[in-house]
Amino acid sequence: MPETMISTDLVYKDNSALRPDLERDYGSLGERLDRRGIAIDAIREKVEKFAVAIPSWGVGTGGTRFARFPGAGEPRDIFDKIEDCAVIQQLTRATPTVSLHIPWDKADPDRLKQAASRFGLGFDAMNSNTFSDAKDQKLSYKFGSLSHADAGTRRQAVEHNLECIEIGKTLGSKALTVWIGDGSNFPGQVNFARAFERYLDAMKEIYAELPADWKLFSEHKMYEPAFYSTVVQDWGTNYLIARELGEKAFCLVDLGHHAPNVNIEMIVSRLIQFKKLGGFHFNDSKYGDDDLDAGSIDPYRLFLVFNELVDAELSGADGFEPAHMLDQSHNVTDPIESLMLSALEVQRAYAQALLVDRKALEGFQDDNDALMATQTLKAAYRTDVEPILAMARLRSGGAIDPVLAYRAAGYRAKVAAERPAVAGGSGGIV
Ligand SMILES: [Mn+2]
Repeated sequence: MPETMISTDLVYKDNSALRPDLERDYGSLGERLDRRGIAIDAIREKVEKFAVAIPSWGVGTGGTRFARFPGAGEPRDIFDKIEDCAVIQQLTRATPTVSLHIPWDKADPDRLKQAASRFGLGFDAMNSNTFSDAKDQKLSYKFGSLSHADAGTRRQAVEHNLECIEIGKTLGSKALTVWIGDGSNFPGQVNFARAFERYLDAMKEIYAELPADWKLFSEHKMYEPAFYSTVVQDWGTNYLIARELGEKAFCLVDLGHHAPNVNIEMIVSRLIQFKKLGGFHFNDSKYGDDDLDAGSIDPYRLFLVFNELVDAELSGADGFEPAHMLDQSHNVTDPIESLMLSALEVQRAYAQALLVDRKALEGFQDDNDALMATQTLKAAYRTDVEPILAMARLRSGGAIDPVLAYRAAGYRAKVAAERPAVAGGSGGIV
């Protein structure tokens, strides 16, 4: 049995108090779903298998361009971060893997592997960082990395990505995610075509070293830190990259990396149709790349994204296996609480999307019955699936109410006493 950071007796005690109500709620929802021809246990079983990776950088307090307000008991290094990720997985049972960021999380790979397996955790995609300069780095990324005008700087950025693959091999990771900050702040600053060509050439060098069973994810972002143009600006550019590189290359969709009001669910559908959807960085936003908690601003959009994913899952789309990761910045909440609830919001959208009556929907679409088609989606979205999620957690050994259990355990106060406050540090928003 893996170790746990929070006493299992305590979780059991909390669950015992909540269990009778949960069983009644689950039974009642089961009855209502049964009337719609849906077997609640089948939905719960799918939900139990659903997983979303925790980004190592998410467990620290984030920041904005203006300031960072550190919280108590913040993780000091990757080993503390793994412990925090273990708490999230213990209570939610929805986050069995951690996504690392190099060089922020650089440590002896064998030690990293050992630290994670203590808690039964695995490693998700490796993330490279050529959007900031590491300590003692020879050449600066101030004017770009993989698309830099200077060949030496591009080589350094390629080498860094190859190092991430090497570390990932020891850890059992199966993917590399590349997001670059390359772009321009002024018209005329860079030649669009030449910069993109240099980027593609550099990515081809990385792709050539990718192990056979790995995937390469490229992440597009419309703006920031470059505000006039970015080299990997949009899903169309991203699709071109994945197509140019080859069959192990896929597009990663970060929900916050689009223009406001863009129809992200349609982008998701397009990428699925042309077999280039690699996965997601889930978060939410009101205005830009806000990196707010998943489902906190527009839960219906998250549901509509999952509606596309479930549609592909149920139609047995060939090789359809998108990676789910959270990518958020927590400025005013306890990161562990935010990450637990965000993982559950993503899981909730999945469960709701499983409830869509797809046969009826198809009929309404064929009949041009716009009203009933959209009501079919709404009927699924309006269903309170919380008893399904809670029952899935209970059966998997998690907490019926993760935040309640976390607070009752006094975890934050405990680690605050053990981890002296660290000054500064990066917000880690990508
Ligand atoms: Mn991201």
